[in-house]
Amino acid sequence: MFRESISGLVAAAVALSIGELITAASVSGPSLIGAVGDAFINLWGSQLKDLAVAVFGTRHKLALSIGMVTVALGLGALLGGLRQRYRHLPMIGFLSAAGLGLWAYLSHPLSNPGLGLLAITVAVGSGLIVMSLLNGQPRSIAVAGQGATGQDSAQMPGIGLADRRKFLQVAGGVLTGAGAVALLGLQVRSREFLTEANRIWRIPRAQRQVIVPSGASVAVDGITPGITPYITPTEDFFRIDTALRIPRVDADTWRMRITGMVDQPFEIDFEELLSMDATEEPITLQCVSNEVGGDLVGTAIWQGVPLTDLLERAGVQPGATQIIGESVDDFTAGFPTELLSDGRSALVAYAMNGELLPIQHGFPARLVVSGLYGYVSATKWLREIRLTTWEAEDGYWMPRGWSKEGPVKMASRIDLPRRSEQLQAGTTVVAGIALAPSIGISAVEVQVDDGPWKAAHLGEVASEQTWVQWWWSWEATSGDHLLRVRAIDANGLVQTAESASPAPSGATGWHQRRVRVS
Ligand SMILES: Nc1nc2c(c(=O)[nH]1)N[C@H]1C(S)=C(S)[C@@H](COP(=O)(O)O)O[C@H]1N2
Ligand SMILES: [Mo]
Repeated sequence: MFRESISGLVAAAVALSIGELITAASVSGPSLIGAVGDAFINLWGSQLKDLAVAVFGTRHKLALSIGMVTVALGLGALLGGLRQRYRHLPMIGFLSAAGLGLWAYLSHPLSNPGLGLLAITVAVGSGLIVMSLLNGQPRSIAVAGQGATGQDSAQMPGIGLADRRKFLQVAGGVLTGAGAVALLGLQVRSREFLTEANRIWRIPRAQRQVIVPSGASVAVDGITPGITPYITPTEDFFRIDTALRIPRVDADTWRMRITGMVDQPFEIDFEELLSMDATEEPITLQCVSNEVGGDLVGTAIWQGVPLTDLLERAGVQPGATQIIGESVDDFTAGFPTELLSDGRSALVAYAMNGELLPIQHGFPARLVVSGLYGYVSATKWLREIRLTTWEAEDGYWMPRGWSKEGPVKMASRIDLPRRSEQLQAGTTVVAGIALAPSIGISAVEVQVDDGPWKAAHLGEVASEQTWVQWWWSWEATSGDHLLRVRAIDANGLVQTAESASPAPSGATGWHQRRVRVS
């Protein structure tokens, strides 16, 4: 029983690692485990309590991958362990897993069917052979199709692993080999293809360039108090999407279509997109799943082609009330067409902070629309822009319980003092960010305990489409205190105190921080 369980586990490890290695041959395609994970996310992701937000952050993905591998290995052990009682169970189990893997792989929008079939066949075949060899029954596979007649084979010596120690050595060796193959697969998969793209494609000079005013990053008494920078460095920019593995799009063959309710549908490639008149816009992008005080928000200088330029060329028909962005991995996000006439920025962006988009942020092109949460607007790995009616189509997150419209709600956040920072009585800098994208912030106020609201200093902004930095100088007295912040937008509206969770349309409420001053 013990021996059979170990054999099952090792066999599952062999099958998984080989499947991962073979599928890694396709640069843009998913791995087998990745495809199963993506299928899982698309089917049930939104129903899991912990994931029931429009986020699949990096941590969730790691957890899901580890979970899937653990379950697969556990199932292998279980199937192996039951082998003596149900002779054909391991075979049936492995073939079912193969069926599931193949289905998930083939239903993935970026799959390479031939490669998937090959990977599954070799993976499951190797797994079954390994299990059979470890169990000392080289013939059990050969006769598996002929029913449970092979009672005698249970006594066969196989490859002579009768003694337990020898068995464990061999099983451990095979397991280590599988681990090495898995690592090799990861290595092959992570091969850099963007360096290539960066060498070939030059970012054109934008007609309009962003000037970040020197007063955008607040400095108190000559020291920048280490708070969130006004422009978020690209490597610190949050990443949220449903893709377990980042889609890798080949810019050489990439095409984007403008379709639906337009007079002249057309398609452009990357070269043509880069040749169009470009603009640069500083825009703060926020995820609807950002909690009050959360960090799923960032500001970048985006460069690309104004969406209106592309739409003008296509000729939008009068009845078209919704713009849907669709990605190469079938994600969709839609927003009202009329928003484009209120002066906000909406770009098909190909660069971020002066460099081509990193693959995790949507290479080669993505949408960025000021004032809208990412889940209704910011489609990465863009493949199609479709004009339709508001009623005709819902984006990816609507059937999963999120609201159809996603304007960003006014928000403010305390970054300083940091959580659980040791404070001394005396002058203390309280600082953070506030945003009301497309509208602008006119004031930020800070409250200590239940005292009066005090006006904070505001940094400058490069545009009303970004957050603003604020700071306030506090004469801290020793004891426990509660700091609160609230913002007021350019229309005089005060940020609501009413607390709401992110689902279904974004969190509200004042951010507060408890501090202890000694
Ligand atoms: N293709 C694709 N684009 C997507 C998503 C996605 O799941 N798939 N998620 C959206 C969401 S919910 C957000 S908040 C933003 C995040 O963009 P970022 O990862 O560049 O920060 O991307 C949007 N674009
Ligand atoms: Mo999001």
